[in-house]
Amino acid sequence: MRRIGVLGMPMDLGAGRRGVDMGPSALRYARLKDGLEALGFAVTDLGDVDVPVAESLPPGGGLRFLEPIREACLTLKERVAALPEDTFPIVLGGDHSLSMGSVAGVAARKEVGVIWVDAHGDFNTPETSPSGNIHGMPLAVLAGLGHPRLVEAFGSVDPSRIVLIGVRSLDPGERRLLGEAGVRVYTMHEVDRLGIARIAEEALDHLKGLPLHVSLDADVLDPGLAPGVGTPVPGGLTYREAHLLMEILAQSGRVHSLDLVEVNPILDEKNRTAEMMVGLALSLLGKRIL
Ligand code: Z70
Ligand code: MN
Ligand code: MN
Ligand code: MN
Repeated sequence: MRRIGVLGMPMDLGAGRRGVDMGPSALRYARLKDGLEALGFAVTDLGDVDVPVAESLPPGGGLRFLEPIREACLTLKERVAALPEDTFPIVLGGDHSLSMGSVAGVAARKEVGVIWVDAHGDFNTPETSPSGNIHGMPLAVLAGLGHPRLVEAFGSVDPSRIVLIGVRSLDPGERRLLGEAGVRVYTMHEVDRLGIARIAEEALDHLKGLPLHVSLDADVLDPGLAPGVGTPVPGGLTYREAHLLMEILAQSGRVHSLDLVEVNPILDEKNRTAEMMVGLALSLLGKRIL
């Protein structure tokens, strides 16, 4: 697979803090396309999916921005599902609720395993969410749990085919749901105990035989490396752990799609967080030292 299609999703409707809608620009500014071309890929930037700005929307009752998020994610799902089989989609976010669309889009093409790399579980439902922010819910929706309007549109992955890596902040309800659903979770405790290389190998083995989607939330990184995120949580992945994880996944040859999400340029320092994320994308797509 030597073709890549880049799609921007400038959405912050699912997040509690504003600014991740500028993430796609920041990632492009960090020269994602040039880096991928230097690896030998034919890269097509397909532009941005239309997402309404928060100020243009009525406040509305119920779950915050449920319908506009659903609508934008349905568009993303269709655009991803329509890509040719030989094209590797990279979706630029945007808050993590967009992954409902990207994962459902790739899952419509073929059955996939999902590696969700995040400080958070993103496994809340409207009942368990302390914030009401939909970016805390997308992984649960993909696994079939949550608001029916979202689950019927995006539920697409058996929870046994999901691996979470880098977790260090879970709400009580989502913690219970993750256990009940049978999602494989590697918290930072396991990262420290086992090492990221062993975790990467176990994840590949757990998802044996499946093409893989990687959903990379910038907040999995230590905030010292990646200050441009809405919810920094101390004790994240180091530069070396994050790159090694990407390199081992790359060597498997099984990764077929990627999300780069939750980059908040307003909170960032000189675009460092976007630059980190682009570097990780290049490692995931096969960039090597030697
Ligand atoms: C919390 C919630 C969250 C970021 C996901 C946090 C969710 N668990 N924050 N990604 N950046 O509100 O559900
Ligand atoms: Mn997330
Ligand atoms: Mn998030
Ligand atoms: Mn997160």
